[in-house]
Amino acid sequence: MITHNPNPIDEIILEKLREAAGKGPVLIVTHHNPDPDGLASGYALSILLKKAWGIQSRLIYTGLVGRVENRAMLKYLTPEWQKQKTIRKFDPYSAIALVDTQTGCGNHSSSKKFCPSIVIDHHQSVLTSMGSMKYVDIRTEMGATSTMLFQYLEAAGIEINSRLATALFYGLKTDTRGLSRSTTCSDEYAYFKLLANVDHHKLAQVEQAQLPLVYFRAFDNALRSTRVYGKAVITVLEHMHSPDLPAEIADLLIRLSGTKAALCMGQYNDTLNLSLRTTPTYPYAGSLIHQLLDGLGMAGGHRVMAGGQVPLGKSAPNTVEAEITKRFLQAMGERSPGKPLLSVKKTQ
Ligand SMILES: [Mn+2]
Repeated sequence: MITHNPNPIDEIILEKLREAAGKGPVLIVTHHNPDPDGLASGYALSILLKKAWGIQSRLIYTGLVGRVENRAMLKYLTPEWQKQKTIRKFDPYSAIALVDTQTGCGNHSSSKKFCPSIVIDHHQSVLTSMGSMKYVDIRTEMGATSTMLFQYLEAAGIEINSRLATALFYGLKTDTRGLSRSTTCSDEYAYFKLLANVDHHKLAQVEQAQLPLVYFRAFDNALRSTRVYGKAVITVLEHMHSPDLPAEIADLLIRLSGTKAALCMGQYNDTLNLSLRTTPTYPYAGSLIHQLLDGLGMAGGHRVMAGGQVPLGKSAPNTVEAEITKRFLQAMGERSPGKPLLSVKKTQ
């Protein structure tokens, strides 16, 4: 059991957050196509606001929760999140809070009226102006935003019930791959504290959620679309059934023996979604993804995992994909023509 808990949140910091939140209600938003860490930390922030200061909030996400485990999480652990196609009305809120994302990442609402005053995140900072920000807590060393929210709840003396503990635990577990990547002792402390209160039946409903047939077909197609260039592996998909697919594929392919970086990209609506996974020693995924998408789209990430989105608009997907592939192979120093991961090409 980890006993060392360097929690930097104190009464002064909590007071600053309360002031930034105002009278309420607070609009809480996470990234487009939210993941477990975003869903859990947003829900935890709403509990903090309500229980510490009686401030109401609304949790709204845009995009799609595609991964079945994440859909199960929404259903069983964080049903407070409401889906909206776009967020248009901002007037009713005393503040907008972003969790697990920042303005400028391009992966949430882009309306001009969208002026967040609170940001709690662990991704590399992309903030160019802190102008309208009343409260910013960005700590890139943290394994998950869920850990940061755990610290707020702990500092405010708020009891974490079983459902909230399960949500935060799952957010922390998925973002750190069970404490195996980008982890601090704060993440370890939160992990074990939360584990003691996890509802294992609910957690199993999420982690072992049933997968539709389309998932297996998409996986089959993805493996057949994968090429191996020495230590670099790349998968280029056409239209995908879910925007989360590249993350799942890249998670698997980085485990291919000898691989240092796995990049997967695919089209969802008018966007090219990308996921990059690297080994802990080389290269740094967060920097590499910025290099790959420079001038093309928006990106964010950490040491071993990163993601990005390119709006396709008028540009032909093939051209964009070819450019990103070229940059990726250059960055990895791979000049070979590559070979298919699987020897047999799919025949329709
Ligand atoms: Mn996260």
